Amino acid sequence: MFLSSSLPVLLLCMLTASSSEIKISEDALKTCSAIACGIPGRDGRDGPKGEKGEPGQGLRGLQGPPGKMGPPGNTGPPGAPGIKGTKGDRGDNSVVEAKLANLEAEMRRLKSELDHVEKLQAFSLGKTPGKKFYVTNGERMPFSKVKAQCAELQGTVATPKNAEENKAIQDMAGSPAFLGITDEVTEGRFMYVTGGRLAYSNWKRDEPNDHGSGEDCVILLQDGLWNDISCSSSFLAVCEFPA
Ligand SMILES: [Ca+2]
Ligand SMILES: [Ca+2]
Repeated sequence: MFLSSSLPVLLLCMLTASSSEIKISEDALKTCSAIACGIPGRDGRDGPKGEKGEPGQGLRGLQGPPGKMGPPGNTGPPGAPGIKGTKGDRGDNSVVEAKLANLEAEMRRLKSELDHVEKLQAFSLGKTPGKKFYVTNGERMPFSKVKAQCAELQGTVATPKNAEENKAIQDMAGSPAFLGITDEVTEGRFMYVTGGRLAYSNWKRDEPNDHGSGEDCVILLQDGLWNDISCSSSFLAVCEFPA
């Protein structure tokens, strides 16, 4: 507004200056008022401070960056169990089958070896097929220990049930050996330790006599006759095995 209204005056001042720069500028200063020539006056004094205005209603600022992550919350209760999955594919059995085949082959080999060992043992013991056989470790021990040793070998204490078996034990033992017969349950009534009353006996004359503090066990003497004797005495251990 100020610029547009004073423009003609400014142009007049500039045209007038074309004759002589110094003279014109002096004339111009005389002919033109200070306001018309656009020369600014001195700044006025600051006015009194105005009253505080009402809060503005400017635009809302941009959203700031997200804050720092807070501490983790407490563990929640366990969720409900999921649904049962579908049945998986059948696994590869080839490894298991190969191991099984190896085991079967090994079992056949061991069985064959065992048969061979049994034949050798039977031969060395003079075992007759279909007949019981007797084995001794050559040691003397109390009757209770003989029973335990034979049981450990899954056998029983040698027990002749006829003259033939009595002879077989006699020949094999070669010295007095315990028999699997006692009268520990009822004095004077000798029974097999495996159960049952005697079906055969071969007592020496005047035996059994339950001599001294008591004789409840039986030994087979070298002549094949029997004598009742103390179970705590030590005699040869002979075990019996089925046919
Ligand atoms: Ca007795
Ligand atoms: Ca006796």
